Amino acid sequence: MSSDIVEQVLAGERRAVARLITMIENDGNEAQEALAALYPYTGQAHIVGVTGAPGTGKSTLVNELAKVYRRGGQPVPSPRTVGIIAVDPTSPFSGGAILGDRIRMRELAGDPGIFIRSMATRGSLGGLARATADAIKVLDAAGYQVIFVETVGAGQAEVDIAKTAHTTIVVQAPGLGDDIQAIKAGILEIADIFTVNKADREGADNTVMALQMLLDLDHASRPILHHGVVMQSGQTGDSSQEQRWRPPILKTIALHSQGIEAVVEAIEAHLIYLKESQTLHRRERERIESELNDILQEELMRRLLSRVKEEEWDELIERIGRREMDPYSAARELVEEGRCV
Ligand SMILES: Nc1nc2c(ncn2[C@@H]2O[C@H](COP(=O)(O)OP(=O)(O)OP(=O)(O)O)[C@@H](O)[C@H]2O)c(=O)[nH]1
Ligand SMILES: [Mg+2]
Repeated sequence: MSSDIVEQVLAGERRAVARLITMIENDGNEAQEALAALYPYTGQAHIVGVTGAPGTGKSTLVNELAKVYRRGGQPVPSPRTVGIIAVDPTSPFSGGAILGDRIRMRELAGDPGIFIRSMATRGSLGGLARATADAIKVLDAAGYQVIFVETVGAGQAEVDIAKTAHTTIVVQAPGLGDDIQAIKAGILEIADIFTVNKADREGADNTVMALQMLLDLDHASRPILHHGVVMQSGQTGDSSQEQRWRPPILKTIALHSQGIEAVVEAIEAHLIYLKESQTLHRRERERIESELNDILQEELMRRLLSRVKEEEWDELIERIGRREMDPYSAARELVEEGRCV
């Protein structure tokens, strides 16, 4: 059964892709065998994260970007296949946003070169990030060339998902964050491209200026990329040899398909930068390391807990509560009894 689904996914059969993603959502273990078999075929797609506050126009933008990739012609010479995963860490499965996305995305759905899927929290946020990473692998192995992952900006989940993406677009809209203080901390770490969407609304230029200032502050002492030419990193004593990419700030009106090609150009330029600066290799390493870490932590915990009786666990918690034992000693005792291997 598992080998069937693997072959079908590799052949790009949509129903198999959908079925495997459902298996991933329901229970990671069921899909593990298939994921292992698919793994050698992954690593081909360009994964583009799209994040931002609720309602900034992420879904509308992703639809427009997908159309440009499907159409081919400038700035993407030949059409590419597109996978879209919309992740909503804030709502359960029946979430309204997802329903809305289904309707919005219907216009793309007739195209066999596009696969659209929504995912929502069914357990922990960590579980969702993992499930999303696995769903991306399925689309990657199925041959989708560009994979967009839309997440509502909601703290850790968005950061986790940004780690999975090669290129992350942060979508802002006028009026939401027009001064530096209002722009969420941490956004600079994840943004490779900023779009100020809803540029038809008042205040778009203020938002652009605020972002510009934020980037100026961040880049003041660091080498930057000028007109596509990578500047040498010398002055900073930065031994990593990694040249910096300055995120472009692009105005869009996704609702009217305006400014979309410039975003596609930036996505493509960023991929070239990632490859030429060796950043792709480094990010990939970091991603693999963090994924392996997470899996190990979960697996070791699972093994340990499967060997500790519930009463025993409760008793331990009680003893720590009564201050008869401290949590470090308790953890050491559990581990040193060799129960987690
Ligand atoms: N005026 C204007 N409205 C837009 C633009 N882009 C999107 N919208 C509208 O903004 C609303 C939200 O758009 P979505 O694409 O659903 O935004 P989102 O960020 O995906 O929303 P969530 O997934 O719910 O966080 C919709 O009513 C869109 O039609 C734009 O460029 N200008
Ligand atoms: Mg959306």
